[in-house]
Amino acid sequence: VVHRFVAGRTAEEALTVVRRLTGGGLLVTVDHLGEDTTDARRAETVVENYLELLDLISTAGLGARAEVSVKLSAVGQALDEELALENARRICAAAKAAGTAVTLDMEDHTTVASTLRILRELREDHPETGAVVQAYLRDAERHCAELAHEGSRVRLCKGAYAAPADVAFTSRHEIDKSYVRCLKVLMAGRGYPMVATHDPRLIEIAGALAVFHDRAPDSFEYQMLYGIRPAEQRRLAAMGSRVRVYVPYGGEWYGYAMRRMAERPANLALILRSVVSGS
Ligand code: FMN
Repeated sequence: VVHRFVAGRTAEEALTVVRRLTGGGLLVTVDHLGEDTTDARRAETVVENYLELLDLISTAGLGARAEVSVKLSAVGQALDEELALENARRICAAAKAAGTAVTLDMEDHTTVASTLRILRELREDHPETGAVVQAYLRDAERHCAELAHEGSRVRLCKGAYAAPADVAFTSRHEIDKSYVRCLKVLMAGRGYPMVATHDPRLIEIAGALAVFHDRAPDSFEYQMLYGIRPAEQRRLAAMGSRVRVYVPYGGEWYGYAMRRMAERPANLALILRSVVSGS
């Protein structure tokens, strides 16, 4: 049942899912699961996994529909920021060669400043590199304003990591309000907003803001996680919106599964069952 949320262990298995989703009119961003590496060799293995994946995407001619999401913590950020930058650069170059791009996932709040520094460096050579803003951070609106420029791809999500009240909003209501303020900045701006949420009200508001700002359907996109609200993904795509599915794969699904469980008890039941049954 983990396979409801994770697209297999290998790049080949992930590609099968990518083909199915893109064949159905969806876009994808593929994430190799793994985080918090403090070991340069493990970081190297993660880079090699991405290069292999991008090679498959390129060979399949899917670069226009499949991008990749990268966690800097998995390519050495906690060990050495310079190493993480060099590793991310290699992935960005391979993505470009495959006709696609990278989005840098945003992780724990203590890594945000470092991730934004690395993003700036990467964008000098690869301006298509996507950023992520977590609406739960009190700085989120300011980050959106800084990132809402021409050519800038910005994913807006609520934020999935525990964070203290001095840096993050903690109530659901405050987070939702911040999300809407961020949406307004991004939709009014010149960049390319990527609206990552399953929340029906926020999806509705994003659509209304896009209309208000005269945005063409291809000037922003919705993003949802693989296996979560798949009917809604198809509904939005059928209405002419761009919809991208975040597709994780790989052996290290534990941290990812834990965050999904924290969000929705229904996911917890599913994942626990699969762990117990080993399926
Ligand atoms: N949370 C993060 O903290 N960092 C991310 O980079 C991140 N990327 C996401 C990408 C997609 C496509 C989606 C749908 C969610 C992402 N999340 C990320 C998780 C969200 O912050 C949030 O925990 C999750 O979407 C549940 O909230 P919802 O009610 O908005 O769907």
